[in-house]
Amino acid sequence: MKIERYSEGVSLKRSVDSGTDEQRNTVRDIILDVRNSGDLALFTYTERFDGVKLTGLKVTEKEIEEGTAALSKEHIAIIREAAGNIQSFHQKQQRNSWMTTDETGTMLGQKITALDAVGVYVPGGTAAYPSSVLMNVLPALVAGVQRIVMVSPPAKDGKLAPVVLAAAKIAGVTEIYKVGGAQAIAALAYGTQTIAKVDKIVGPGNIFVALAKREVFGDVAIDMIAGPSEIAILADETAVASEAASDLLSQAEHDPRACSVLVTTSLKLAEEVSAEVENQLARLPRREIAEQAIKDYGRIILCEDTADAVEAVNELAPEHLEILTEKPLEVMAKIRHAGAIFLGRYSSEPVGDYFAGPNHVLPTNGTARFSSPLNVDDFQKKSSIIMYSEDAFRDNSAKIAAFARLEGLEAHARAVEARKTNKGGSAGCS
Ligand code: HSO
Ligand code: ZN
Repeated sequence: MKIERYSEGVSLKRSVDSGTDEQRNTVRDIILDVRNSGDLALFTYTERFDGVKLTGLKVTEKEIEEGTAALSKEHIAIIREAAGNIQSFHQKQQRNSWMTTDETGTMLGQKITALDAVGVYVPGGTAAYPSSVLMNVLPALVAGVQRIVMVSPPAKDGKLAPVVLAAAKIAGVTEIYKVGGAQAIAALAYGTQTIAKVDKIVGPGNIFVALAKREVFGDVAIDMIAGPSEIAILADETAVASEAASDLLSQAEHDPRACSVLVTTSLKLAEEVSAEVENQLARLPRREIAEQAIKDYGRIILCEDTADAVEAVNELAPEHLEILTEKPLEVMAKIRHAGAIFLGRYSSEPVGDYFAGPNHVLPTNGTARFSSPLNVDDFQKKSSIIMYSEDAFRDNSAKIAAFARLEGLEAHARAVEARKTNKGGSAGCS
């Protein structure tokens, strides 16, 4: 890994794939087709893109049972325990509706309602991660979403991966369809004969899925569009080089465009980590992917002091940040932008990917400057509540009418004045 000095200026750029015009046009055509032809279009595209002729879209209960049975008891137990941790963490995020009453009797508040229906996209092939099923489904369940639908492209044998079905069952999802790509996003957004439309679509996917999500946004809500994984490690001379190197590689193996960065105040550590990364790379099963990521987006940034290191990290606004310093809590206090912050050597990034409880769906590509991890709020919405008392109304109606006339909206002013002259009618609070 190349060592660069922060004081000499470094590039913090990541890989962004915003798709080509051709891909965008393909996605638009697919969406239109699904809107016009419904299930028929889903069968056609599944045959074309996934190479399988399906007779039905819905995954049966028997298939879910079979998928779950294909996993060992030990694996099921681990997924269950992880699900428990994720659920309890997200339960702490729950908010309550609230109302305030002032001295005139006016009541103002906020009512929280879960979304009615949410669609979770699960990629196919080797990117079908059961951990991501849990991370997308459980916050929705905790939020109180009544209908959670999962979609995923079938393999050539017409089935979904057993791990995905097992994770869905453990998370409590029973409505699952064998459909992927832009066609799945269109089905969730607009509905077909078999798949009823949802209100929000979450979950990672390839470029076609990402473009389709952008395309249907507005007709339904979507989560963030995730880019390749990222990890930044802020370390001083107390960090163990081999551990820092393995953590950098843990994200590099996700994607050839993943970004792993070490930010350190120690030249010795920088050199050791650089050598360790090379060493460990040679023995990784996903070496090719990780090697490419390290070559294109891996870097070591050497800083004069902790203040500079903190500045570099804040500039980077990484998806994951590990702090491997003598006093990680003190450094953490100065971090302003990071999706998830892992403190100390026992909080290796995969602890958060799989097990600790916080969500692993996190803002990438610097969007941690303004976005948060996927959370319970993402599956709820708020309604404002206004119940004015008669006293407050009489005290303020002239001001409200005047404000309306300032905007040239006479009917607004008269609506308010109508109550000044009328007596009786439906109850107000007084
Ligand atoms: N680190 C990924 C999530 C994940 N890791 C799933 C393993 N499985 C998010 O950046
Ligand atoms: Zn990961």
